[in-house]
Amino acid sequence: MTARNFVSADHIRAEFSRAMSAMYRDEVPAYGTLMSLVARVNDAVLAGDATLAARLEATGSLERISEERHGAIRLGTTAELAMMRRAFAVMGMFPVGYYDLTEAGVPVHSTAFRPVAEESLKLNPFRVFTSLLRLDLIADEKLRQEAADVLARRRIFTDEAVRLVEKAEAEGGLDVADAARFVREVLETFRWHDRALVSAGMYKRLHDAHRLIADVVSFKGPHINHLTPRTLDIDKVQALMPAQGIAPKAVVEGPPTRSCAILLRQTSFKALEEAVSFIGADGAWHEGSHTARFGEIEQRGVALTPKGRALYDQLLDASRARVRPAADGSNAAEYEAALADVFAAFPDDWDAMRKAGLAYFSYSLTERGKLATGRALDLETAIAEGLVQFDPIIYEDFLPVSAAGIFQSNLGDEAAQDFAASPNQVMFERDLGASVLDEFAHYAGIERASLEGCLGVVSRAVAAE
Ligand code: OOG
Ligand code: NI
Repeated sequence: MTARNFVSADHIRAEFSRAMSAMYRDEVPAYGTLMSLVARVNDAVLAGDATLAARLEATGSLERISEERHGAIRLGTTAELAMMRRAFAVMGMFPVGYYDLTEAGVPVHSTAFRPVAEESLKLNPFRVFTSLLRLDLIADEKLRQEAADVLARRRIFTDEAVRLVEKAEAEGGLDVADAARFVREVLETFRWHDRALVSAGMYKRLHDAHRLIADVVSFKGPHINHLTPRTLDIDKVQALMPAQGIAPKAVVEGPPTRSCAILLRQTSFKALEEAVSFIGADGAWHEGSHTARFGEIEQRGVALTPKGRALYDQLLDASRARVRPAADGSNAAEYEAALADVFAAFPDDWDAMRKAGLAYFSYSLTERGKLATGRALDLETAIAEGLVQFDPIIYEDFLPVSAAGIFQSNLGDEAAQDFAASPNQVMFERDLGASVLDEFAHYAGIERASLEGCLGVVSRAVAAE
């Protein structure tokens, strides 16, 4: 605490995610239904698995188990992206990773703003998958210019939000009253506006170019398009959704069900058609509809090394080459079977993954190890002798193929389109006004630091390759 009594960025983020959750539940009632289902399934899993419950309790995460882990927004201009970076920084959220979605037919590129330090993640893991529209990929030059003009005129932040970001930057933080004001003001940016900025005609032209373009350009701000709590059993929630009157997307994205979870599994309920109105030439409002907002759930596993990730990507490609999941769910069972079959090639055992250099682990001294300092064993011997133990490092980022699947199912499944894959991280970072953190380097750093903590027993802070 400083002399100015600043509240911590972690605290501001926790308040912000709470406020966002309340707003979204209010705006999208089906999301509240999903939250209740997730809480029920999580309770049932915990009731049946005392070890898991104890581990979550020990790491202080039991209470927040069913809370949101992430949300997503889509921005229209580079200025919006740069300001968003500054606003998230006040909440201790920093850009990690670069995701090119053009490859998957969605004209955006993205990063995830998230807490980075382990302590911060533990206090509140909320992150926002943030995409920037690639207007440069709209083929119709006239439409591109019109869209750019509409976007150039809108202001997605309130004046007070901007003032508070500047104040936090200048003074190094916000006090309690300013922090509360900041949360309130920044929340406005994420609010739904059912009155479009454009006419029905322009909406249709944007929509014809790509549904996502219509979603970004037509409205006053980058409405939060989904929130995502954590589930302890994603297959169960997916199966129970229909009985709650919510339609799940066809398949769960990511790896198959495994005993040693890897990366990230996600599914969502399909975006709802919502009433909006468009401004007419006569100045009157005309009714229409728009689909944008949905709810999602996620289950996370161990972070993979570049070698593990390459294997994951290769197996995912092979599964999809065998069965391409249809949007209507008609071949979901075949897809799941193919996925499970192909992924049999990915070791499903922590130690095997570790020895093969496929995943990142955090190493620590056991009780016996703490008494055995002064040894200089190689790591494997120290583990074999029970002096050093290892735990999976959880993946805190996203997956481009999964993200594309989530985008697609919520843009209307016919929206898949071809864009030439055109990753441009340099341009993205220039527009962002900062570079993004390399996720692999970050996980490797956590692993290395954990090994350094074992140096009293092991000779070198290097894990198996
Ligand atoms: C973002 C989709 C990506 C995820 O969980 O992979 C995402 C969007 O639809 O804007 O949130
Ligand atoms: Ni998501």
